[in-house]
Amino acid sequence: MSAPTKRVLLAKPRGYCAGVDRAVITVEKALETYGAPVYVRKEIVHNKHVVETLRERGVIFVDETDEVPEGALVVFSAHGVSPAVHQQAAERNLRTIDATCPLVTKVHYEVKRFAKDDYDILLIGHEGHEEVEGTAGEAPESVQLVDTAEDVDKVAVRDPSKVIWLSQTTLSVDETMERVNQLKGRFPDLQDPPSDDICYATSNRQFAVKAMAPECDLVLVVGSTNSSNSKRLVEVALQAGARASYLVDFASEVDEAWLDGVDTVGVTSGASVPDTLVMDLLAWLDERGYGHVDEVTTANEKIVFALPKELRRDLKAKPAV
Ligand code: 0CJ
Ligand code: F3S
Repeated sequence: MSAPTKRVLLAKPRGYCAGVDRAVITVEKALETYGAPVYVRKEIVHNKHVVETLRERGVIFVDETDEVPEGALVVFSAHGVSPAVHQQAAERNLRTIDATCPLVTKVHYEVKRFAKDDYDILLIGHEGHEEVEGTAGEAPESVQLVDTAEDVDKVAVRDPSKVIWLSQTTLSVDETMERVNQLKGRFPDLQDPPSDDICYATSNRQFAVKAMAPECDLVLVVGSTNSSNSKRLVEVALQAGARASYLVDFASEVDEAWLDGVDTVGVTSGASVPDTLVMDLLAWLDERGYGHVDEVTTANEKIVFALPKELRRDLKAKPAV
């Protein structure tokens, strides 16, 4: 029998990473343990479906802690917060649960350590993204944000022999290395981070897309438009040879015209995307003749993070029913 002409390549790993899983479970357990409403500062993770589902269950998402009633419970999102936000919460007597991903916290520690040692820190990341606001907020006087190639020219340091670069966790691996090489052109003694700041989940998802993209006429990435790591997957797919690539929140957003003349559709999803949304997309594609699915596996992820300590303490104290 000849191979089907229409097929789907499904990237693995895709979807939820350990930090997102932990953050979403944290909010679910907070709802169960303390009851609604539970306040969450910013979107717990950058995914429309996750946010809407939690909102329906009694979560109130706020932009800042001053919108949370005095003494109430607030969860900090996976992307992390600056010490100033912790302080504002303390001033309002808020009870807090910090769902910052441990791999973001690791970068916060690096900023604190190198600021203490009097380094100039060049933080590669996207201007305005919550994660870089939190990370830079650990030592605003020592950190300069480098987003675009133009930003590289604007950097000014006190001592070129004492400069280090760190980064947001959800960047394009290749684009970041480009930025680092530009920075090294200006500062040859620029130090590398003690360990990779772009996290395992971000780099694994990009690697999987790179493996399948050259065979794809179209790559569909499930993810929200404010999700940095999801958007990077579209860029990586195009750079790796996919003829077209689009980001969609839901299967219903796929334009049927994108399938014109397409034999192979690649499918993946960002680290904040529940796999049910990918399954919906596969069902949608199946209805249009793309029922043959081959999974392209480039890594097996086994990382799991413990829940935040504040929550673990209260879960332990709560009698079993
Ligand atoms: O920054 C993080 C801790 C990543 C969280 C997971 O992804 P998402 O989509 O919520 O956030 P990014 O915009 O950072 O990719
Ligand atoms: Fe953490 Fe990376 Fe996920 S930083 S939240 S493991 S995308």
